Formats: sequence, structure tokens, C-alpha cells
Amino acid sequence: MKKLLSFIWMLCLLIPASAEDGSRLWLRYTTDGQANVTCNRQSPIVDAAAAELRKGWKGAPVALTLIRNKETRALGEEGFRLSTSDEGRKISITSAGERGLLYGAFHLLRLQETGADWARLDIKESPAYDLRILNHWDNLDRSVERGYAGRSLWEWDALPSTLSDRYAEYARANASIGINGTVINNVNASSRILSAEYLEKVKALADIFRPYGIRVYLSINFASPMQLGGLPTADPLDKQVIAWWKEKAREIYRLIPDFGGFLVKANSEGQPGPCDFGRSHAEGANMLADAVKPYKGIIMWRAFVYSPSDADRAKQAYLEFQPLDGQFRNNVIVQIKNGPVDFQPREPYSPLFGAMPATAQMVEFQITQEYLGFSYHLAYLAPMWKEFFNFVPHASLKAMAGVANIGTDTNWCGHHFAQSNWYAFGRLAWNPELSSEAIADEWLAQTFFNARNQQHIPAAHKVRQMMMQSREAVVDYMMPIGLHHLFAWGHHYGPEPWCAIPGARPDWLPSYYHKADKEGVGFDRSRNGSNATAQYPDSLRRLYDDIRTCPDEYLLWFHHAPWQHVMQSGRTVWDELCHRYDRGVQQVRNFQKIWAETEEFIDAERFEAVQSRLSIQARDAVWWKDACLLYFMEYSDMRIPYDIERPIHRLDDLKRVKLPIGNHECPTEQMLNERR
Ligand code: GCW
Repeated sequence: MKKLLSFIWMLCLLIPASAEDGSRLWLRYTTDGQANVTCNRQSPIVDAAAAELRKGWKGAPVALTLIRNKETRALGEEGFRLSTSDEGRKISITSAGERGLLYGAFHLLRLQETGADWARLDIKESPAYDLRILNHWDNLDRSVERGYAGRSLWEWDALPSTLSDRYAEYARANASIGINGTVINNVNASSRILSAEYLEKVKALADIFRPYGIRVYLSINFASPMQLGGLPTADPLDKQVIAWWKEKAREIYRLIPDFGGFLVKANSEGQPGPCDFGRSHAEGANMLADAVKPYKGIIMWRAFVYSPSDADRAKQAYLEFQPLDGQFRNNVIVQIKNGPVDFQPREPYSPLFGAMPATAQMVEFQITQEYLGFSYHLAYLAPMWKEFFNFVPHASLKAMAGVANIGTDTNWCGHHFAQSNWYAFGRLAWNPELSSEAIADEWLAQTFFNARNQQHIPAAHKVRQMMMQSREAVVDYMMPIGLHHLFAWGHHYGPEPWCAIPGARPDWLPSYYHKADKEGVGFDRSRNGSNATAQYPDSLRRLYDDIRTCPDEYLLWFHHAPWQHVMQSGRTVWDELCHRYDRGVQQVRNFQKIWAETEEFIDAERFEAVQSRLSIQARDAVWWKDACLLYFMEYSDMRIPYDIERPIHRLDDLKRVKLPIGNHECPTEQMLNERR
């Protein structure tokens, strides 16, 4: 028996303390828990801050001080001052609010992990936005719309009595990057979420998230008064409907006093909304806003609306919402996707931003890679979001939302590098002025490399470069120079520019967007076409309207360009397409090489996981290139330039490829391997 016990003990010593499976995200620090941390206040949030420092801080004693003076008040409840004195032998974090101390603690740990020197620090930070929020498209059956990382984290059947450890881990990870709100259910919402049974479950989650400074919000179904309350109508001006929502708000706030409010997708893609009753979006939003107002709740009302009847989908959100400017209550924020169509690899910004000066607006980014290779492709999205801020000043917005890429996968996001997008979203919502490079460096130092190890630095540098090029590479091999929505019917993973389904909604087919014919390719949105350019401020309108001045990246978004048209690059449209598709493929090949070089610095488990996804990505890039070039060649009737890699597929074969997945499913690796 003794022998057996000592054998088991030996085995335990051999097994590493924690597998390198990505489950620790960017929070990989460990110490002996001896850090000297003092606080002048105790509360669940301050305790969480102190616990975090005890878990990971290796330096001098830290004093967390909650204090309301002129300085801390100016930084706000979530801001903090982090300073050192006595040559770094004393560290102080002060804030007017408990959450400020929490964010200060995480900031200090980040400095440690990224190799900063804390001998002489004096940092003041406060977030750019009061609301930095994730949107989960999680259904109550635990499927996740556009989720590629397993199932929903929320174990609805087990809640509220059984609480997964991952709930607190999730909240902690969010707090570490400053996220302070979460909408936990899909915008295509089931009205059941508002039932008494489910609200108890929501309350259980809210209680776990609260010590990490995170508030819970819910997506609601506008027809809930009918579906759940049995009323004959959901008309926002109906007295009974108004009373129903008021009572519902009261019920929610009784359970969750700091409940954040509602997110609403109305009259969009078949969801019910005020327009069903002849009311406007503003009337619908305002009715809900009044219901949550007494509790300081807010309404995030989505502007993602389009119908098959109108000419140009890219114009519709603006046409519907711009005339409503000034009609919304002041606790309503209109939530707008970054681009006018739908989270494509590249879109111009949505012209609705800035067009409603009397209305609060917020941007919705998509962290989950619905249109950028799911969790199979490495695409670091910070550069895409920064590109948006080149056009829309961040100060003109009220808040930032991101559609989450989180699920039950051990590494949370499916792809180890997809974690960087969750991370980057949080960091940018805190400070949109951070550069994409700086965020990538931070994330890499905390996740993969050791910032204090000189040998790691060149490898980290190359991987950062790879991240920086990755989104552009996806644009190149999927949809360069303004092409968009060339995706397969039924899912958004692979290419199907030829897709033709008899009777399908035209705006759900690729040809609606690319309009390839013998003359050329692209959607004419100039004044000769749909005139979507007129929705932009004058200087941009002029730039985009003229095919000679329209930037190459947006050319086929705004113009139906002749195949022979010479672009700003000096190449014809056809040649440029060929070059971009090829460049995308070559870049992914290069990513594989860069990654191979990191092998000696990275644990085998994560190294191999990333390597295997990069090889899928490389094959997918060729799939995209061959499919699109061979298809468009039938119209251009031109040759693929000789310096470009030849296609390895035949168009007929590619047309037969069908991934056996439903609209909201993620292919397995096996499916992708067998596809060819
Ligand atoms: O992009 C589309 C997605 C839908 C999504 C919708 C939306 C939640 O394909 O899955 O539904 O956008 O944003 O409402």
C-alpha cells in the first residue's frame, strides 16, 4: 500500500501543474501567493483586486486605496492612478471607485508580465467609454449563433443551483481587459429569457460577475408581451404593453439591482418589432427606455435592418434611422455595425455614424470570425477596428460592443490566436488610441513569450508581424479590392461566388454583391448607380464617387469597374485581383514559416494546435483563390498573369464542394480535410 501511494505521488509530480491547453488565456502568472497587498476598504470587488495581486504580483508591497479627492474624482469611478515611490519599493493604486482599484491591479500585473520597469511609475488611466460590452449570440439550447468555440458557456439546465467554475474565470478575464458589461443571450432572442424561471438563472450569473465589475444585460424579443405575457399585441403605444414592460423591469431589478438594460434586434431578419404595429424604431425604443429609466437602465437598439425589397442593402440602415435623429430618449443608444452591410473582411464604415448628431450611437464589432474563417483562420482584428476609427472619431461614440467568440472549448475561443481578438476588443474599448502593434505585443508577452527573455524577443517580433498582416491576408485571399459577400449558401465559411438558388432572396446571393459580367465586376454605388455614396460626408462622397479617385481597397464596393480599368496600383482590375488573391495565399504560407520558427520557444501543445490550423488556413486560401479567380475568369475572359501561382483545382470540382454543415455550425477538421 505504501509503495502504491508513493508511486501515485511520483506520478503526480510528473504531471505538469496545468496543461498548456490555452485555458489560462493571457492570465498565466503564478507566484507563491506571498505578495504584500493592503487595502483601506473591504468589499467583493476590492477583495477580487487584492486576490488577483496575491495570485500574481512578484514585486514590492502594493497599497490599494479607495479615496475620493479631486484627482481620483477626475479619473472617474473606473479610472485609477498607479504610482511607485521609494525607488519602486512602494506601490500605490488609488481610485475613487472600487472598480478602478480592480483595473489598476490588473494593469500592474500586465506591466509585470510585459516586462515593464516599475521603479518609477506614475500612470493615470481612465476608460474612453463607460460601457465596454460583449454581446453573446448564445441560445437557450446552448447553441451559439456564429460561435466556433464549442457550446455556450451558460449551463441553463444546471443554473441557478449548479454554478460552473468557468463563470468566474470568464468574468475575471473580462475584468483584466476592462470589459464591464455582457449581454448573455442572442439578439435573435427567445422571450423565455424573461420568464421568472430564467431570470433566477440570470441572477445567479449576475451575482458571480458582480465582483469583477461586470453588469448583465439581456437581449429581448420585442413580442415578449404576446409570447410570454399572453397579450394580444406588442404595440409599443398600447397601455397594457407599456404596463407589462414596466412590471417586467421591476421584476428584473428586484432580482438584479445593477441590471444594465436591454439590447434589441427589432424588425430585422424576421424578428418582431414596433414596425409590425405601424410604429417607428424610436417609438419602440422609447417605450422600453421608459420602463428601465427609474433604475438607470439603458436600451441598446440595433440599426441592423434591411429588407429584400429595397434596391441597395448598404443604404438601408441609414435610410431607416437617420430621419429618426433626435427622437430617441437619452437612455437609448443606437448600436450600429461598423460597416453598412455585415461584418465583411473589409467594408467602408457605415455612413450612419456621424449622421445622427442628436442621438447617442455605439459601434458593434464582431469578435467572432463569422466572415473571416471562423476559428480556423488566424486573423488578428485590431487593425480592422482601428481602420474604423480612422473614419469615425472614437469620441463621437458612447460605447463599444463586440460579438463574442467565446465558448466551452478548453481554450475558450477555438483558435489560440482568436484569444487575441477578445483581448484586443477589451483593450481598445478601454483606450481606442492604443496601437494594434502595442496590443499584440502585450498579448503575446502574456500568452506565448517571456518578455524578459532576450531569446524570445526576435520570435515575438515576427509573430507580431504575422498578426499585423493577418487580417489583410484574409481580405486578399477571400475578397480583395472591395469585393464582399462571396460566401457559400448556408454557411459563411468557404467561397461560392457562383451560388444561384432559385427563389432565394437576391440580397442573400453573392451575385447581388459582385455583379460580375462581361464588362466588369463590382457594385455600382456611385451616383450613376445606387447612389450610396451620397450618404457619406461630402469629401468622402466625392472621393468614393469617382472611379479614378476611389481607393483601391473599396473600388468594387462602390463601382462596377471594367476588367481593363487601370487602378491606382497601375494594374488592371483583373490583374490586381489575381495579384491580391495570390498575395493572400503567399502570406499564409509565410505565416506557416514564421510559426515553425517559434517551435523552440513555445510548448508543444499550443505550437501544434496553431500549426495545424495554419495548414488548414493555407489550403483554404488556395481554395478561395482558385474558386474566385476561375469563376471570375469566365467573365473577364483574361489570363491569370504568368508570375502567379497556377490554380490547382478545377472550377467544376470546386462547384461540387459542399460542407455538410448547417447555417450556424462549424465544420470539423475532418470535414475540411475530406473536402478536397
Ligand atoms: O450577420 C448576420 C448573421 C446572423 C446575425 C445577424 C445579426 C444574430 O449572419 O447570424 O444574427 O447578422 O447581426 O443580427
